[in-house]
Amino acid sequence: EWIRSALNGAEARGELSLWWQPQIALATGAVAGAEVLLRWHHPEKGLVSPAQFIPVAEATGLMVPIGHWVLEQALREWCSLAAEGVAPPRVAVNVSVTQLVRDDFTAIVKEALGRFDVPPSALELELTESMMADMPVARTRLAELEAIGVRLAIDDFGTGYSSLAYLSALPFDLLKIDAMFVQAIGSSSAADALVESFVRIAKALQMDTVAEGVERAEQADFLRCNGVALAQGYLFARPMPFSAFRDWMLRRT
Ligand code: G
Ligand code: G
Ligand code: MN
Ligand code: NA
Repeated sequence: EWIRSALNGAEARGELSLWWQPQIALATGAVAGAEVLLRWHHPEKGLVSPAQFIPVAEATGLMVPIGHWVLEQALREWCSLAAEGVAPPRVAVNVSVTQLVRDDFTAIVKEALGRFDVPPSALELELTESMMADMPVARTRLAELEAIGVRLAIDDFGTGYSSLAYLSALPFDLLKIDAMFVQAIGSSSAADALVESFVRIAKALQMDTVAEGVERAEQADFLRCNGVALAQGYLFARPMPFSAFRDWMLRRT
């Protein structure tokens, strides 16, 4: 299909960019971090969703160079915010399974942090729960990444069918409660109980929690009252182009 050929060289043609979405500390309202989300502006088709093109990138070997570009661009942009005194404490980068399985992934991360002079604790790598399953190399890679000091987040928690026994042995710092559970808050006592149980799991495993897809004040109130530390969603800010995010940060300080 057209995506395969058009994606090849998209980065070199300047069609890729990162949009930034803040993560807010529910107790204080402070910006605790930001997730970068990849965007592809195709000259004719317009904005193409990563949900559409990332599977194609993974299947065609393009995900590794694109993922490398995302990591570098995120660090470059974070540095430029830091120079103006408006960098969020952390930048969270989504990592694909095809990047994580590569032997050189940890070395690539370490090299990029060194080159941009970013403290490892300012970088968070988001890995989905589903990519941890049936993958012995995940354990090795996560141990290496923990050793260089980056933060590790488990994305889309609750949707990936991984066993808790397995996940509890991995060095995650942050559990991201998937938006589908946040959207269900208030709809039934079972939905509320699920979110409460995620918070208890995270506490037991000494992980922080961030809720994704927070759109309404009642959801934020429920999450705050139930001990969720961080929230991300349209209620606070939509993902925005870098320059808009820079302005948003400048307005807040
Ligand atoms: O921002 P949006 O809701 O359109 O993202 C859709 C999906 O694409 C999400 O699952 C998100 O994690 C994923 N995604 C966004 N940016 C990246 C990226 O840079 N790398 C990878 N691997 N996935 C990304
Ligand atoms: O899979 P991952 O969690 O990385 O993807 C996050 C996705 O959620 C992105 O595509 C982002 O655009 C989207 N998103 C962020 N905030 C909200 C929100 O409040 N509501 C909805 N519906 N989507 C959101
Ligand atoms: Mn994510
Ligand atoms: Na998610």
